[in-house]
Amino acid sequence: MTTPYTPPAIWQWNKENGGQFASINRPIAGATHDKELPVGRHPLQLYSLGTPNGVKVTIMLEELLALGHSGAEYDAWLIRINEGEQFGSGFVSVNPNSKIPALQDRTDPANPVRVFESGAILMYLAEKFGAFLPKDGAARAECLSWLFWQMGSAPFVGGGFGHFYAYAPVKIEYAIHRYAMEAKRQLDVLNQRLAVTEYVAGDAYTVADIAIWPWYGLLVKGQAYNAGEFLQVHEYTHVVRWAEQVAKRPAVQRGRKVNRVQGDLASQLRERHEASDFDTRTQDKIEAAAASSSAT
Ligand SMILES: N[C@@H](CCC(=O)N[C@@H](CS)C(=O)NCC(=O)O)C(=O)O
Repeated sequence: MTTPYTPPAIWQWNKENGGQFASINRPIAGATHDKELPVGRHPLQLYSLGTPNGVKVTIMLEELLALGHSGAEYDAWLIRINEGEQFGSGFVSVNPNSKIPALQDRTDPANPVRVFESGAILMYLAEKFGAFLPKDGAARAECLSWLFWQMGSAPFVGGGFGHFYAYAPVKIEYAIHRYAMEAKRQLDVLNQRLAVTEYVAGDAYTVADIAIWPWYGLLVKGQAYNAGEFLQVHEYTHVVRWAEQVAKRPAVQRGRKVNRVQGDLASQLRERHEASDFDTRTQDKIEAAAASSSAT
């Protein structure tokens, strides 16, 4: 247990909370500065970052393109949340909640459609293109149930377990126990499901897999919070099987690279405007080109 804290009668915003997110945590909504968002040439404009919530959308868009939906071509712009770019006026007008991902559909430029919340974006795109979401009946209900399960559950993994295990400036036994228990329970929910179905919503790969994989697929492969051993993730064998299967999809491999700002430079396509950017604009190539032009 940590030093006991007695909350005052009224909470005050009078000091930073500490930890790596201290500078972006604030108790008020709205823009902190004026900044218009850039707009590229495709109807779909994505403002995002390669976090699990951001990657859901880039995987979906790459999957739609792989299916032949050329209308899913998109510009992906980088929003650096650690630098407060989610609080710029342009971003706030697309997402009043100041969180990535945010999408603008400018198919009709006079009446752009804004969509925020990754689950809503997946549903919007699935309905727009008629893909990765069963059309009706029990199959649609099952798929949406798992999609919304992800939206409700992942904050316990990210904001709960991940935050207190990996990011909080103090290790609080109570908080780590509470959220480790919940993260493991959720992994067991998925494990029991994937013991009897190939994909999360049934026989077909859907938006449920696209939403769930960036969180639980990476967790079970030990790629989140360095917590593989702590949570004994190898025990969730059906989740591991599914995670590996989904990871092999070329669209998943491409989607993971978009708006990514960490890891191997060849895995970072910080902005994506064309399909060919995967071959020519990854960060290793951009930096090599810059180095060779400054040497000449
Ligand atoms: N429920 C939202 C969560 C989005 C979210 O938490 N985004 C994080 C990055 S993964 C963010 O933008 N954080 C910035 C901040 O909290 O200021 C969704 O799924 O779209």
